[in-house]
Amino acid sequence: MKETIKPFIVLGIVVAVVVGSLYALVRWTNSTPNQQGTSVKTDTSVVTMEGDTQVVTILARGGYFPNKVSAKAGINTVLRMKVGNSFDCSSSVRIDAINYNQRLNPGETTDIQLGVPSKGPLNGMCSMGMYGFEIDFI
Ligand SMILES: [Cu+2]
Repeated sequence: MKETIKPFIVLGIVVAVVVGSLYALVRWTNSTPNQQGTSVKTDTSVVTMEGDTQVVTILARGGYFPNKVSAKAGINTVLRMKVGNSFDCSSSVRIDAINYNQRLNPGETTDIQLGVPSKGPLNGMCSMGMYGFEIDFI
């Protein structure tokens, strides 16, 4: 009697291990995309206060980093654009909402006055439209 039950117990354990492993694999696979693509995640670490002025610092170097920033609406704001040392088209900054279109010098930092933004996104891009960034005023 015992000898006939044994294979079923072994089979039961094997099934449990396989199902458990698949469950763990599915969970791991689903969680992986959340850990990737940090450059497109909203970043608030680049927002600082200088007196009454909010300063949003973005690095332009083969793209904009970070390319999505969340900042406060309703306070005087400056976009501090740091341009990398080597020239690439991201140093040519265009922000249509404020009629801004300038070629910034490599290795230099330029403050772009944004005034007192109201709620909503402010989008910028390189003059070719290849790279973009967004400041989400909330
Ligand atoms: Cu470009």
